[in-house]
Amino acid sequence: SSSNFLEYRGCLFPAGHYEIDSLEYARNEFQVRKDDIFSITYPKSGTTWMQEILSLIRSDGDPNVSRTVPVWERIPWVEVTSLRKKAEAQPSTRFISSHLPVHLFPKSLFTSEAKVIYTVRDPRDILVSLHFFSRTAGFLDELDKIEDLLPKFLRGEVLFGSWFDHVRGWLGVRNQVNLLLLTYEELFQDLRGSVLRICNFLGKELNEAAVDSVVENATFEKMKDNTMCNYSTVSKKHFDVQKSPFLRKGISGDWKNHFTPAMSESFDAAYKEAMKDVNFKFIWD
Ligand code: PPS
Repeated sequence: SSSNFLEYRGCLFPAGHYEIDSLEYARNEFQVRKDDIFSITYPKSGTTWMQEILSLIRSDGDPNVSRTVPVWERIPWVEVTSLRKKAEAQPSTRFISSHLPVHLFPKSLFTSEAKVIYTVRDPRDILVSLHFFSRTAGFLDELDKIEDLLPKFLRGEVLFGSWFDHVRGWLGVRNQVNLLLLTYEELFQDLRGSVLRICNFLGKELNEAAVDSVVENATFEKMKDNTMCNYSTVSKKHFDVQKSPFLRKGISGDWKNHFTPAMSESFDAAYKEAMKDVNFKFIWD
């Protein structure tokens, strides 16, 4: 039900893991450092994938940390009540995740040189992923039909609000902050090339073997079996990966298996309207 959500400044958050206080703290008080590295995503866009990639890059390809520490502790979210202090207390260079839309993001970012990696995914695949995730996640409505989720998604009545607002917001500041724009689809098509782009953006030089190891350990197959990033260790009450695995299918274009022609039509119309002033062409446009 909608009571599972907490509303803060026009954006919906899964209640329980988020509190007004932590959201206000993140926005107003969290001090961004110039050497911070943020991975920002709308949910279901490749958050965990990017966390794993960054974590492996940070350890020069050594998979040991990835195999022993949960991914959400390695690269914690700044806005999650229980993880905020972990995000903050890291020694520099801090690696921090966030799902926040730009208007709720720590304000001090906009006067800093911190690096931001913003990963975007085809919203149709996000919708499908979110649908299955609603079976996994105890805090979401279990909707039987993807058809029922589509209008809610298009209206932004889903966790972290409207995809359109999120993407328009972050694209809107991409020249004001030190931002690397990546897509899930690029990671999917060319993981190695994407890892090299990320290293280049971060100013991190890895040797050939280290790059190989990052790529090898960040594949869908490897991550799916890694209990430190497949969410199988979280209590069933929050995440029941028996109902639907967190790393579910891991492809681009799965929407084609789930969208009816009517759904495609209503999606396309909404997308065209919402994105008409966005001066950027995505791989799926
Ligand atoms: S969350 O809840 O916002 O943190 O979810 P998020 O991690 O952003 O998205 C989950 C989807 O990302 C897929 N995923 C991957 N795909 C390909 N390769 C790798 N390594 C990978 N890791 C995660 C995951 O399978 C979810 O997508 P779907 O389409 O449901 O499979």
